[in-house]
Amino acid sequence: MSFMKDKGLADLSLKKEVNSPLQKKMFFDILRIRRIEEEISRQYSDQEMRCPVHLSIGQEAIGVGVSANLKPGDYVMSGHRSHAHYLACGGNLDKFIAELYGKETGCTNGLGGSMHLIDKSAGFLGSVPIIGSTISIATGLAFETKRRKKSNVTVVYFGDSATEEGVFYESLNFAKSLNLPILYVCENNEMSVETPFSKRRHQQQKIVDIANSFNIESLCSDGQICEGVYGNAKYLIEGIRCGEGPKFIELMTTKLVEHCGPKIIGMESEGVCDPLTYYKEKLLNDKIIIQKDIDVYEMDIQEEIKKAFDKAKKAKFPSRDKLKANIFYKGEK
Ligand SMILES: Cc1ncc(C[n+]2csc(CCOP(=O)(O)OP(=O)(O)O)c2C)c(N)n1
Repeated sequence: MSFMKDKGLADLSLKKEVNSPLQKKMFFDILRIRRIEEEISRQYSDQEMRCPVHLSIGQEAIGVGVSANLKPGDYVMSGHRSHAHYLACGGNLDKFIAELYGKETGCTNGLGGSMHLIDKSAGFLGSVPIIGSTISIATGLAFETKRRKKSNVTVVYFGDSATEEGVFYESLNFAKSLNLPILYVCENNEMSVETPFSKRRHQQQKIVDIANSFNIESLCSDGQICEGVYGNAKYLIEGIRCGEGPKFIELMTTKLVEHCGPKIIGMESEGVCDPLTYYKEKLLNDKIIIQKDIDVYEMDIQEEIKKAFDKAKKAKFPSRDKLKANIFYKGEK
């Protein structure tokens, strides 16, 4: 089931080419991210991962569909719920798991944990849990790429609550005024911790209309259907690459996990669309994949995940000197 029919959302995917190698890649990317996060969920209670985790389960189609449009040299930034974004844009699995374990081999050298992932080699310039903070940092990145006349596109992901921060409005204004090459991606799961969207905004207000009011081309679309996300993001990102300036997309989604922590809630209510189940059934029906492909891939992923966890557990914690290296306060003399 799709949000699209119910809410009249944009679907440009039908107008854009989606071929079977790309479909397979996107499906396997969603499956891989799901299995990685399920393993985090399983091992979390051992209390060796000491950072809070905000799992992306249920929202994976967004990072995967958007990332399928990115090129080397593009930049990605995110917030507290960033695992899927990091992995989808090519973040290194070993470094990611090691980061959750606080080890020096982690992508942020074990100093950041789940909510501070950085991997320059993947163009993932960072996640920060202060709501809305990376919207302005990513806007600054886009400003810098434009100033240096580079062709990179910057993508920044944030949740619906971030659109309630002043920095969101300032950033959109700045990006539009200077025609910056940035895609703002709002993952609207209609919750801010325990407060539903309906209690935070007037019923008539839509996030996509805020971006439209800055004269930024904006779409609202279903975030659970990967090909739809891909097609809509493709349309917007191509426009950005052609010099059309900032674009905005609001993706309606559902997280199938508690706000923070390892608990997977699953599809409790009727009508909830799991992007993994939906895509698997679609590709099996359309004969793009067969069950045997999935079984083989599942085995490969399990092996890859096991190796990453084993390596992370055996790795060293950062030394005391490294822990102190980047702090400004040096203590009383
Ligand atoms: C500036 C700021 N205010 C409050 C918080 C506490 N906080 C952490 S997550 C969160 C809600 C996040 O909701 P949303 O951005 O919609 O993302 P979701 O968790 O639903 O993916 C809040 C308010 C924070 N991290 N930063």
